[in-house]
Amino acid sequence: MKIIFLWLNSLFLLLSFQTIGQTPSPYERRDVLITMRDGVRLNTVIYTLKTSKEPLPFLLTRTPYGVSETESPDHIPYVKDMADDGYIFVYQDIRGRYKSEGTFEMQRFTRNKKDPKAIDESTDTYDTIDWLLANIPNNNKKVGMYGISYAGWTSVMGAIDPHPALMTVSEQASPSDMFLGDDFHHNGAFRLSYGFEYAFMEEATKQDSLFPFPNYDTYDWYLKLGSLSNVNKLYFKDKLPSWNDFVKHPNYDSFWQKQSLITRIDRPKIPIMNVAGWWDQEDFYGPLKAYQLWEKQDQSHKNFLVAGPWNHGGWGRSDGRTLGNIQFDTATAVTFRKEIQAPWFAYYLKGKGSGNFAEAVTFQTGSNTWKRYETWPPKEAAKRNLYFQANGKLSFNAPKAAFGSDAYISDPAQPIPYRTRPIEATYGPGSRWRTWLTEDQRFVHDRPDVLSWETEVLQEDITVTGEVWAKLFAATTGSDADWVVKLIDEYPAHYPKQPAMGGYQLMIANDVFRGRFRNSFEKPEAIQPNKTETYTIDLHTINHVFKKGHKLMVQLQSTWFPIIDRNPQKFVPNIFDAKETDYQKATHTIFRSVTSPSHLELSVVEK
Ligand code: PG9
Repeated sequence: MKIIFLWLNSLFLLLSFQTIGQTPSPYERRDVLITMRDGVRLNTVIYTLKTSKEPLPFLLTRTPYGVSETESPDHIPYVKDMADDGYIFVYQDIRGRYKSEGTFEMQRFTRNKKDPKAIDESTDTYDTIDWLLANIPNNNKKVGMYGISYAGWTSVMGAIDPHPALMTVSEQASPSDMFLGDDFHHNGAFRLSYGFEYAFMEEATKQDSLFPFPNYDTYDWYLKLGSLSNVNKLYFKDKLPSWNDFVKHPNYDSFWQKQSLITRIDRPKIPIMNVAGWWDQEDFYGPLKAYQLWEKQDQSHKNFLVAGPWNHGGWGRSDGRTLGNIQFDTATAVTFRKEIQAPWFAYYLKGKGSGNFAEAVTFQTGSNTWKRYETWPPKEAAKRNLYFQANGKLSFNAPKAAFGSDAYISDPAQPIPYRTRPIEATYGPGSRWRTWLTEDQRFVHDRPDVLSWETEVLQEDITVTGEVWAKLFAATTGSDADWVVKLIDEYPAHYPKQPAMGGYQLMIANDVFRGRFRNSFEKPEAIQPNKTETYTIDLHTINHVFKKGHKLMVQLQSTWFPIIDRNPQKFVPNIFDAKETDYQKATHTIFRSVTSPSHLELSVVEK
């Protein structure tokens, strides 16, 4: 098939920050090519104030999504508060993307530090800062870096080996580990639609391009694609490095480990603000993990966390009053930009304000209030197990029966859609990708291949602040299986505050786990058919009040398509090479007995 490129104006469509009217701007723009140590020139857009009495600091962002169409910063809500205060804004195309020279490498590895000529994203940041300090007049010799997602990750790279003038960074939704929890895999399960579409978007050409799906509903397209080996055979022809890496590295080998922040982050050398969205559909694991990694070595108190009720980058794009159908009562993103982000940079780059930042500021959903914590997760929460029981019940009491289980047949030929169909191309026209994590889970609740358990109606609020884990005792007739676990807030059937939300099933925590990795992500092992195995699944941290009158629900299923590729359910060494005939139906059994009490472990804060 011939690949046709659909050109996007720029992937600011992806992180499209709406702009504010076209009032005359106090900023003026320059476009320059900045030469790196190896001679490669990077395209850079610089906005300086036309008149400024005092020397100003820089705010730098480095992205693969194209900077040429960047508006004046005072026209972009994401940075407007800072623009009004006065900074020098710098936007740069990273190597090999858009108007920058050189070769793009997806999340380029750290250079060989013994080679003085070697480059990586840290050296490109360093060289850019050197140039800015020397060439942009009226600067105060201080630089801050910030950015969302890929630009969050480049901020992390800046912070790892910081230029002496780099005073602080705010990484926002940076991926941390592409095998364990971010864009390309979760717990070893491959994020098919994201991996396929993103590899094409970034690597088919220098500018973002959408894969030309012939179907609006890509569910059908991915199902007909069949075995993953058809991707290179029919479409990519071995030309896209990231796709080839997915195929070559089906396990958590040194490729993923070298790319991961787990091996790259050490002590925080400058103040860092990590920012996460509770319903981030791309990189939720990333900022929480980065915060946790830095925190382990944060003797000098430089590492901070902010989390709010947002999707990927939602704090920059919207006012944050709602997400999909969910309401948060106040403009949470405006609060972040005005009361957290702007004061942060003003303090570290201009010496303004008290610098009294809380260790963790997280928005508590359900109660819809901002909370400040001295640690994250907070220590005051106690672990409580929520057990699966007979007749679809959930309770905080352990099961008493010697036997008890629920079973379902999972069929890779009829995978469960991860969101309501049509499943538009991820970044395609009309896509509802950005809010899928808030969709009402009733659309799958009654399927025979979805199990659900729920509590009685809550007589009082239950506050869960901190980690959520699932512990499953499960068996399968196959030799591999995926486990998708969802913790749900089920709204009351009658909900006068927002009548259309009556009975809504809102996911509060979720993840998928690929069974072959239950003992090690490095060395997958076949599951012995019909043997009960334990699966411990990280559902990450949350801060949510399940309100009186609501119910807690857990749903469990084994397909989530096409965001997760289909597990053949027959162990094969590399699923990217699986044959059509390897995909088989299997019966999965979840146990809920005294000896095999499947449950969720919640961090509950008593009143
Ligand atoms: N989630 C996107 C991404 C970041 C880093 C690597 C690959 C993908 C993004 O929004 O930039």
